Amino acid sequence: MEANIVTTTPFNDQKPGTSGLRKKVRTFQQPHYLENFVQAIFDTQDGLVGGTLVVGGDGRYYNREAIQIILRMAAANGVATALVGQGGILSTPAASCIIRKYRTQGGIILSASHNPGGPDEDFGIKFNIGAGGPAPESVTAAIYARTREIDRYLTIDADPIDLDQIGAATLGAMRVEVIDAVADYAALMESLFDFNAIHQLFNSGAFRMCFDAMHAVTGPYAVEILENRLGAPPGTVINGTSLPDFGGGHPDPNLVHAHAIVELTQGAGGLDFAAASDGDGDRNMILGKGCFVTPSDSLAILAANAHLTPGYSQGVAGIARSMPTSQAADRVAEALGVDCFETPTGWKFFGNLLDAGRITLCGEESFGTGSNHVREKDGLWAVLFWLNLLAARHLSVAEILGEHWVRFGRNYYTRHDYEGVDSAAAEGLMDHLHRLLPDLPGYQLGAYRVAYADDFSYTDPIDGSVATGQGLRIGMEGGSRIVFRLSGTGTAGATLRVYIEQYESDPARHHEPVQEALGPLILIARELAQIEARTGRNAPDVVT
Ligand code: G16
Repeated sequence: MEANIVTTTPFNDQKPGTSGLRKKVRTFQQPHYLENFVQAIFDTQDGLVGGTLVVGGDGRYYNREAIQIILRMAAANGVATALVGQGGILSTPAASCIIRKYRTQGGIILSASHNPGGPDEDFGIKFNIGAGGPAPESVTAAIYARTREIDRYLTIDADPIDLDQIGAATLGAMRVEVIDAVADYAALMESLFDFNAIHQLFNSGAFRMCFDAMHAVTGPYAVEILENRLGAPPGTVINGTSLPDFGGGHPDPNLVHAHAIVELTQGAGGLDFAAASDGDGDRNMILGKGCFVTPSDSLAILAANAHLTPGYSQGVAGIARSMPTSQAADRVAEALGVDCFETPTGWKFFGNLLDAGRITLCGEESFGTGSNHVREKDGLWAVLFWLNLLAARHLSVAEILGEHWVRFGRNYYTRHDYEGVDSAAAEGLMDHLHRLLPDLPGYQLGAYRVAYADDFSYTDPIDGSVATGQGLRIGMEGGSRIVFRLSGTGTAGATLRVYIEQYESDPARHHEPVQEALGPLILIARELAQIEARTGRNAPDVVT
């Protein structure tokens, strides 16, 4: 079948952010908008010609339409085979699993992650390379450069593929295989964790948990793995039906947006364990009875206990965390005698370290935890890891947490988000801080003396690539830190993130309310950045 060559002109706003291109649905629905970006992928990724491409998304509004467009373009561009998740669904970690398992040349994942969905909300697209992970900056830069000069895209005329029917079809000269979205991923999880032990935990009758799928992509995965394979009681998974608008909610598993399950863990009758995942299934939030495990602590605890699970029984080769993530994992790495890498925000920066075998586990404060099993962060994986630990150690979440702090000390940690800030005001605030940086070292801020202040840059130890301008760090003597960054995943205005951390070695002081323990540093951050004067905000929108 002859490809149609469609004339187009560039859009000037197709630069991928922290994780792919995220815009309002209506932006993507403009004629040629999605097509230009997709063609830029095909024009720059030669391996896709004659190769296999994985396609799937988190099921949000416009997912199905976008998949049909991408499939027709893939056929026109000479892709030999497309593997598509049934119903157009693939969680981000499942897509990574499938790209790797079938040794494909890459995948296109449709998601705006934790951002809301619906006709007036967000949509997103990103390309993952053959190793299974998000495209590194060299690839996203090439795709972006191509979008700036694009003048045509290729497609074919063809009827839509039936995405709901598992099986093979042809589209032009391309073979399309609609595959079970869950099976490969579930098998991988079964190979990593002690499913018998977790099964017994559920069977004991003394353990009660809840998993909130937030009406997003994880529902079918969680029902299959937790309820069908591990024997958790039916109803353990709540909000398990994937909906295009996520039920009108904000599919972001944090203390604010997943508040309902926080409530379920409170009080004498609170659940022993609760967890949630996000729009595309790569984030996780972990709760125990009356307690919340910060993502930073979770990474550290998983690393310290990894040897108790079948998949990581050999221990960890190294750990990596994004720069704003607390330094709790660094202490575990030191105790284990392995490297701990500090990378910029964005999962793509872990890829080289994982591929080179330098790290086994990695994580981010933004509710992301993962390992070398795939090349994305993985929400359900983190939940299963915790369940495996609870089954192996016969301790509660709070006991594991408290014991960890006694052994390693506690890194008190919080993140304050100021959302939808005027972009110019946010840039002005960052410029102001930037100007302060050179004078801060040695300066006394309240009870803290500044040890260093810089704009974080990272040199990848594997390929030598350099990423600059990755967030402003103000480090105090003794290890406390304040970090300022602008989010790279929003679609309207700017989001200012302020990350605050303080180390406490004294077990007698491990159980203070977090916002109180960090109160003086929070105040210093607000004043230093002139947050209220510059943004008009006297309080953050989200505190985690
Ligand atoms: C994405 C990236 C993560 C990053 C997060 C936060 O997550 O994959 O690596 O930590 O954004 O980014 P920002 O602080 O720039 O908003 P997700 O879950 O949105 O894909």
